[in-house]
Amino acid sequence: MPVAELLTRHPDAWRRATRAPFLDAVRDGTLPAGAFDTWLVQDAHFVADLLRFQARLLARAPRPASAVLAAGCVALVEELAWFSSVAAGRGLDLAAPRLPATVAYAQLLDRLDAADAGTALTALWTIERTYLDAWSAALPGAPGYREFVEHWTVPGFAAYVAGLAAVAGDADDAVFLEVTAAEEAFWGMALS
Ligand code: MP5
Repeated sequence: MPVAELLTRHPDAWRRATRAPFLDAVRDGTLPAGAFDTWLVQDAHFVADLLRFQARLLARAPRPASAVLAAGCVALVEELAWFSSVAAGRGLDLAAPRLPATVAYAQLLDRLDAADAGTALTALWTIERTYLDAWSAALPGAPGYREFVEHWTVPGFAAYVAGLAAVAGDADDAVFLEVTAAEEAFWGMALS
């Protein structure tokens, strides 16, 4: 079964992962800049953790998945450089400690090293598809956040997510629910 069917099989988990109050506040401009900055620093940590996970997955994934995983690793390296320039512009300390939701998500990524490559690919597709749909729902974004919403909804990102769907393993319910729960907690982190 194609992984996209997981979205309709688990509508509540999907809605909670992609329709967070944080995103509503980015769209209507009510999100305090401090909360956004807190979230940005944590997302930079997450992207660094994701790069390590994805590099390990690239090393063991079947050959048809190599190109999309390698391109994704390069994109993550570029994303980290982008985070550095954003942090410099906003005066953020990217070395601030990880918050509990970030630590828990990193632990999930580490556990996925023990899963077969197909399941880990399904998890990676879920991570990216959640992010794409969540930010797409925040379009166009309030003026202060528009550049960020646009950054995370570029057409190339949707193409990447489609590429991951093409190489993902089975539509694994358990890993889908674990990832969507981690995403939900991550959105909630900066508002709690
Ligand atoms: C992504 C992210 C997508 N940056 N943060 C969270 C919490 N989930 C998913 O990562 P990217 O940068 O699109 O690979």
